[in-house]
Amino acid sequence: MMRAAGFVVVALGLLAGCHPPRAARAGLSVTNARLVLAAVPGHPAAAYFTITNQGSAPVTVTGIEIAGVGRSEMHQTDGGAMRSLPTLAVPAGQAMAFSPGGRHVMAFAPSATLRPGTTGRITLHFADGGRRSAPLHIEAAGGDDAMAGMKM
Ligand SMILES: [Cu+2]
Repeated sequence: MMRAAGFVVVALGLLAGCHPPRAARAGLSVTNARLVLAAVPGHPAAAYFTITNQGSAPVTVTGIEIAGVGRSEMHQTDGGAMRSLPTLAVPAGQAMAFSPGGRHVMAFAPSATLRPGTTGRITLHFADGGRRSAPLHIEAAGGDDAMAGMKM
C-alpha cells in the first residue's frame, strides 16, 4: 500500500515535469505587472506581467493573488475563447509573458478602491509553497477591452 502510494506521487511529479524548485526562486523576477480595469466598474479586470526564471531549475506558478480583487485565475486565450490555466511551468532560463490576446490573469470582483494611476500588488504562488510579489500598476480600460468578445 505504501509503495503504491509512493509510485503515484512520483508519477504525478513526472507528469507535471516538476523538479524541486525551491532553490530556483532566487533567480525569479516579476516585471511590468499591470492591471487593466474593465470599462464597466466591477466587471473582471485583466492582469499582465512577465515572469523571468534565471534560476537553474523550472518553477511552477500555481496561483495568483491580487490585493483588492475577489478571485484571480490564470487564463489562456485561444482564438476568441479562453480556457483556464490551472498551473504554469516556467523552464529554467526562460521568460514567459502574460499579454493581451495571450495568457492573462482574470481578476474577478475588483474593488472600487483599485483606481487608475495607483499601484497595487500582485503575488505569485509557486508549487513549492513559495511566493513572489511585485508592484501592480492599475490602468483604466483602453480602447480595446481585453475581455470584450471572449467566450468562457
Ligand atoms: Cu480570461
